Amino acid sequence: KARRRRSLQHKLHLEKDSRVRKAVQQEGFSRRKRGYRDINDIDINMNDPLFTKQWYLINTGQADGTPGLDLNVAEAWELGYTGKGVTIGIMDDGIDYLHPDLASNYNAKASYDFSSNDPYPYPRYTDDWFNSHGTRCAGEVSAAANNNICGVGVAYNSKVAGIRMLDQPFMTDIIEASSISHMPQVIDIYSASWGPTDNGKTVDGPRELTLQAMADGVNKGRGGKGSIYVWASGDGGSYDDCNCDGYASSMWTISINSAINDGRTALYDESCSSTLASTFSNGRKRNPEAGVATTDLYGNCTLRHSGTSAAAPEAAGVFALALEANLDLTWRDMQHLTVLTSKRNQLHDEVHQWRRNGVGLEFNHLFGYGVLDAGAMVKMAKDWKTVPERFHCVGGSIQEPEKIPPSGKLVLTLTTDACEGKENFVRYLEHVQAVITVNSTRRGDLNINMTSPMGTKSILLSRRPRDDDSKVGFDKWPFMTTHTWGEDPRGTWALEIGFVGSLPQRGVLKEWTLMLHGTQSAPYIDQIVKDYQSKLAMSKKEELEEELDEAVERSLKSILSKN
Ligand SMILES: *[C@@H]1O[C@H](CO)[C@@H](O)[C@H](O)[C@H]1NC(C)=O
Ligand SMILES: *[C@@H]1O[C@H](CO)[C@@H](O)[C@H](O)[C@H]1NC(C)=O
Ligand SMILES: *[C@@H]1O[C@H](CO)[C@@H](O)[C@H](O)[C@H]1NC(C)=O
Ligand SMILES: [Ca+2]
Ligand SMILES: [Ca+2]
Repeated sequence: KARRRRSLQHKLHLEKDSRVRKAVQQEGFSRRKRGYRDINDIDINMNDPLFTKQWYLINTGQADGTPGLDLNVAEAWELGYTGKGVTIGIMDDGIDYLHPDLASNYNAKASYDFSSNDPYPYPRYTDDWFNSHGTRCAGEVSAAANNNICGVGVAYNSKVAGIRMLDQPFMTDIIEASSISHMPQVIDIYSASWGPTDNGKTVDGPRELTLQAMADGVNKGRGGKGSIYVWASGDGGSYDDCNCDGYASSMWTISINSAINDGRTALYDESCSSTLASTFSNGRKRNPEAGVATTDLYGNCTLRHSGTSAAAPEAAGVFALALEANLDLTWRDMQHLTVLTSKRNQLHDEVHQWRRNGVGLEFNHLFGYGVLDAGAMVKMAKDWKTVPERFHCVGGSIQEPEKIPPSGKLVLTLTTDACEGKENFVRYLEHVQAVITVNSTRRGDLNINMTSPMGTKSILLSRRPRDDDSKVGFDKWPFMTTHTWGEDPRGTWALEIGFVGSLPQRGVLKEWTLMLHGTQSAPYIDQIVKDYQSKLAMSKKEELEEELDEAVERSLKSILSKN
């Protein structure tokens, strides 16, 4: 294909054949697929020494990565969005606010230390630099640009607030609640890279005060537009399920998973149906530069930040860019924008297929709706009209105890009109919760799926081999799915619950209540359909191109075989 020299010999050979009327050698020239940016066209120069190592910002294939697999921040920056006027609170183990790459973007007034009750959330020193987590997260969001120090934050002109709350022997409800509700009229986005222990056997979530603080945050924060809570989906790997983590699975948080620099899942990624989208974290490869480059304690820099911990602050940074583009975005607008603009890109999950839901939105059980695309997000945010009012409908409830068979599965169905004809009719879904009470001889062997009337199956609970609980089970636990986003909930929902694992188990399902949340009027459904159609058209075009290539190859082969 790449041959430029004329093949006179072949041409003569062809011309000699009596069946050939004319032989012309085709010359190769360039045609570009529209809508894709060439990495080499990005013209952003920063003098920060780690900038070119920040593959999650602009992935040119450095550190053995896949070019183009990044947050597409370059496009957002070029449009002029850098986080100006937006404050992000890092709820963590403190921030080295004297760090020369953070000091100029540090918002001291919005910062607080709930671990030791003072206004100075400076990390406590330990020999092993254990308390470097918050400082590393802060740099990913708000490290200054073009100052010759470390790297560049996703939203490098945003302000960062330190909320120190992880560094005491025990967590309390009041520390969590105070942190989550700290200065909700000043802090726009809260980033949390923590949660219940990721040991694969914990089922836990926010307690009374924290739940109330979150509800108040989304309803009253930011002048009523709602605080944005960004949550790391968890580091428990395939042994854990983030739907058992009540912070990550909350409707009020945007839960973020991670991909590595070649698009695969990280080994510590948990999967669950409540994850909304993904960003990036460190590679599986031994390349020392495949980690997340950011600021570190005491004025240092690091190339080795990792975990879904590293993923959540990147999302907080992207959301800061979107907020700068449109300060009127509500907490729900941010979730809608995330669903609409996140991309499959080159993400690859070896376990779960990418699927499309009933309105054509593509999702994956581990990555959610894909990787955040800052350029697409700010462009859509700019002219975004706030989504219509949200309604809540109890779609139905089954409270008769039902035995789960030791082999095979229990299948229950609920037919709902989604409160049609009532004030709280839900026609277009946002979140769906299945509130479930179940006991069993081994909780970790339970497996629960739920299928919507439009045919979208959500895996509500996967096997957790380390969870050997036989007493507590799940008590009115709200399993959440984002996979039916935009769908019409009217019709029959099916719940399938069974056991996986080698030993026979017993269990009783005592409650399944279907909670539907969403809007009555269609905010952008036409947009989805159009988008879907143009994507379909695009994939057809690619198929045609491939067919053409194959035809060319076939005829070449037959010509050669004649020689
Ligand atoms: C961190 O920075 C300090 C002061 O600049 C320097 O002395 C030290 O060697 C650095 N430590 C590491 C681990 O890079
Ligand atoms: C589950 O609950 C049922 C009914 O309340 C009870 O009979 C059964 O012993 C319980 N099973 C387990 C494993 O706790
Ligand atoms: C749930 O769905 C998964 C993935 O499709 C499947 O492997 C599993 O058998 C299903 N479990 C039940 C109880 O239906
Ligand atoms: Ca810098
Ligand atoms: Ca977890």
